[in-house]
Amino acid sequence: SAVNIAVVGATGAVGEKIIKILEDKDFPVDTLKLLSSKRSSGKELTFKNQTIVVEEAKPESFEGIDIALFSAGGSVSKQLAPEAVKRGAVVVDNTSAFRMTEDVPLVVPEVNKEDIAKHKGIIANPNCSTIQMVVALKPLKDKFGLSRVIVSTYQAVSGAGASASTELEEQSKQFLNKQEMEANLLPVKGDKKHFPIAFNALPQIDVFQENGYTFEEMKMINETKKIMHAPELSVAATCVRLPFFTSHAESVYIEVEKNGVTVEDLWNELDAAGGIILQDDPSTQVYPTPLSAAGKEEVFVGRVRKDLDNEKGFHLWIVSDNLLKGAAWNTVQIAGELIQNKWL
Ligand code: 11C
Repeated sequence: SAVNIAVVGATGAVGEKIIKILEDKDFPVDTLKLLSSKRSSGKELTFKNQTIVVEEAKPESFEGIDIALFSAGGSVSKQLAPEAVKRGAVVVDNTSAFRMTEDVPLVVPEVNKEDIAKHKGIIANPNCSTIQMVVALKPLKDKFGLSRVIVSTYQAVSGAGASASTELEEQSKQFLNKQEMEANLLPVKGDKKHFPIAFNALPQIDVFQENGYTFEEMKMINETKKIMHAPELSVAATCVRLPFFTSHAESVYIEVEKNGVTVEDLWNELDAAGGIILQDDPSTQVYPTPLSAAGKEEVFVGRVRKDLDNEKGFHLWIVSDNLLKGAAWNTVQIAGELIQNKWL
């Protein structure tokens, strides 16, 4: 039966994708409430040929709402998600606010959808770069065991918000016009220094932690262990921002536990798993790229190779649209599971 949905952060990059997916997938929506900050309220958006005026998100906004999809930044979630829960809504939160909170399930449906059933009002949607990696690792862990993961990422600017995409465009024009590039945002808006992203690579996504890793790297490490129920799994990450707009790509080294595993064995598991499209044929130059994955909801895997020295080591190339499977699509999938399994 149809439910009442609220989208918080409706005018943002992810919010807009969520609304489009709800429409495209013919999600069972009874009423749709679109919420935002005061600044963006009053804007008109369309859903199924209907004009909906965006309202300022307040605690009372959640009266009568069954599912609230939050994508307006961590501080908004911290403030308003508990208010939504208090009023009977189940929150699917796309920020890092509650991901590592013990009672909050952190869910990628292809990996741990059963965890949704344990929710106490809030379910967290993982970080984009984590989501696409665990989708690919799950079937391999199930079949061959997994002891170690070392990932290096190649991440799109849209992960840092729509304004980061604008900054890349502006800097590209400046560079090609032989002007000095103006950097005001990346790598991190609130940090002390800013560097050009156009024609560059920035080995900093989010702020540095005391251990020398960035917050994005620690998200990949901690979230992977939580989602996969594998506290003992060794995970290391290096996260890098590159000058393209959509999709994150990842070079991932894994060590399996079983002996005698072949590339063909990995292909078979990846090919059979839900949500994955295997694109791997060096003889015809078939492999996924950020551009080929953009706009698609699946996780694409290619370049599967056996390590030349470690008999249990393998290398993979994993690409997915960071705003779809990495954010909006995973959020809507969780909402769909809530309804289908009567976990509301
Ligand atoms: C990026 N992964 O590409 C980040 C964006 O924790 O949901 C997602 C931030 C988050 O910059």
